[in-house]
Parts: sequence; structure tokens; C-alpha cells
Amino acid sequence: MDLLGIPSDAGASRRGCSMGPEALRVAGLRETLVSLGHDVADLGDLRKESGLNQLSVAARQAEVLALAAQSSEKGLASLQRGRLPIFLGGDHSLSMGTISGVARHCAAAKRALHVLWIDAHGDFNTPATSPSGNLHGMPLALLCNEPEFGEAFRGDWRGSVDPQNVTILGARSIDRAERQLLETRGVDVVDMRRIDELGAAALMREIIEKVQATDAHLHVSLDVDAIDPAIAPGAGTPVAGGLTYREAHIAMEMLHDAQCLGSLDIVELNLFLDHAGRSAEILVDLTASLFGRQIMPRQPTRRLIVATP
Ligand code: HAR
Ligand code: MN
Ligand code: MN
Ligand code: MN
Repeated sequence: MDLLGIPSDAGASRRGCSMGPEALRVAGLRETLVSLGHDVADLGDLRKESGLNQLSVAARQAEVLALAAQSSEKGLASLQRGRLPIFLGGDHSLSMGTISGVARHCAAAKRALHVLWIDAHGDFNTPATSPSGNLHGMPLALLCNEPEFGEAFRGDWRGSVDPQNVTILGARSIDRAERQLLETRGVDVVDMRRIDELGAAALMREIIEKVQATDAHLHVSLDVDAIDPAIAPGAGTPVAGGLTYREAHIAMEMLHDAQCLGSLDIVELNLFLDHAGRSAEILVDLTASLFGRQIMPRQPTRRLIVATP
């Protein structure tokens, strides 16, 4: 696997997630993956133009788009080398780049792509619906080809994802117009109420079955704010009532057992708001579960789908 840092916060309202990649490194991400037996290369960070506090809206948008173009190329190249890219954010706007690179790889390999967006938010606003204008609230809508993005947003990312192949997990803060779009486009939103009612494991089984049914490449985009802010405070837009520690881990453990992961974003970690690295450590632990850390050894991997005779 390849680690690639994307130290951007130009898409967010509060600065500080530009320090996310370094926080994940200090929390031991690479060493943890190596201890699980993986071959891990750290490709370092993409370079961003500026770290000023007072960038104009246009300059912030330009920075997001410039980093997205680089991320898309790096992600595609990593996958073409047969590696599994792990993108370290950075605010969530970076996923327009990372996922467009993944989508290009999938198109070349004639493989379906499923996106599992683990987030308190839908990130399905457009420039027309966004209450804040912040680009980290819009990447999924852009990837799913919502028309209300201007010429400046032209690029590979536009329409590289089919909204019917997107699952949002952990949502509890969706704007009114955003909710309408999600419903119209057929995005599956596994919100916190569904998790309360049905349980994380049962819902994960459904998601995994859907991915396996088409042998899709699974891209997981993990936003730290999906996890309850009481245990993961390092988020710029915290929302109460999030995933518990174990709900987040069972999701990762089941994804590991299913062996369907193809690429991963770890985003929105804001070191400036975190308490003593707690959120960084939780993210490293979750990544460990995703890549094979087990409490007790389990049976060898089995397909979750049982073929009916
Ligand atoms: N929905 C709100 C908006 O569009 C808040 C989005 C906050 N986004 C993130 N990423 N933190 O999930 O402004
Ligand atoms: Mn591949
Ligand atoms: Mn997000
Ligand atoms: Mn979020």
C-alpha cells in the first residue's frame, strides 16, 4: 500500500486539517500497518501553494482544484502499480481528486466502483444548495455529476461516480436541499437512526453483499466526524450522536474480512482541535482493523454471500 498526504484545508471553514497527514504519521500509521505484515510506502505529501489564513474564495477553490488534479494522477498511478492507495487528508474536498483517479483505474480495468462515504454529513451540496459555500460539503455531488457546478469544476472528477453505487454511513447532518438531491439520485444513506434500529453489523453485511455482487472496487472515504465527537474531538464540524468506538470498528473488521477494499481516504482530522492526539490514534486503530488487526484470531476469510443452489 501507498500513503499519500494531501495537506489541504482550503475546502473547510476552519483551518487545521492541513496538519492531518503529519498527525497520522506521528500516531504511527505506517508502523501499525507494517506490524500487520503489509508492505507500506510513504510517498510523502503533495505540495500546496499557500497556507494563508485570508485566501479569497477564488484562491481557495483554485487550491482545491490544483490538489485534486495531482491527487487524481497519484492515485491512478498507485493503483496501476498494483498498490492500494491510502490518502491522508486534508479536508474532504480532496476526495474529488482521489476518487476520480480511482474511477479512471476502474474504467481501465472494466471494474465497477462502489464508494462507501463514512461521514456525519452527506457532502452532497452544490454551489447552488450549499449553506456555507465550503467545498468540503460538495465533493460527492461533483463526483456524481450534479449539474450546478460551473466551468471551473470541469475535469475528470465530474460524473466519475454513479450515485446508485454510493453508500453514506453514519450521517446525521444533512441540509434540506441536499437531502432532496440524495433522495432524487438514489444514494443509499445509512443514517444514525438506521444504525440505532438495525445495528451496524447487519447494515454492513448488506453493504458488503452489494459490493461483492458486482465484484466492485470499494473505495472507503472515512471522515473523522463520522465518529462521535465525544471520543474523536479532532473534527472541524463536529455533530453529536455519531458512531461509537465499536460501531466504527465492526464496520472496519467486516470490511477486512470481506477483502473488497481497493482504496481509502482518511480525512478531516484537525490537529488544531484534537485533544492530545486522541482522534489521530482512533483513526490509526480503525485503519488497523480495516487491514487485519483482530482481537482474537478468526476463521479464514469467507465470502459473505452464500450461493443458492
Ligand atoms: N453540510 C454543510 C455544508 O455544506 C457542512 C459540511 C461539512 N462538511 C464536512 N465534511 N465536514 O463532511 O456546509
Ligand atoms: Mn486494481
Ligand atoms: Mn466529509
Ligand atoms: Mn463530515
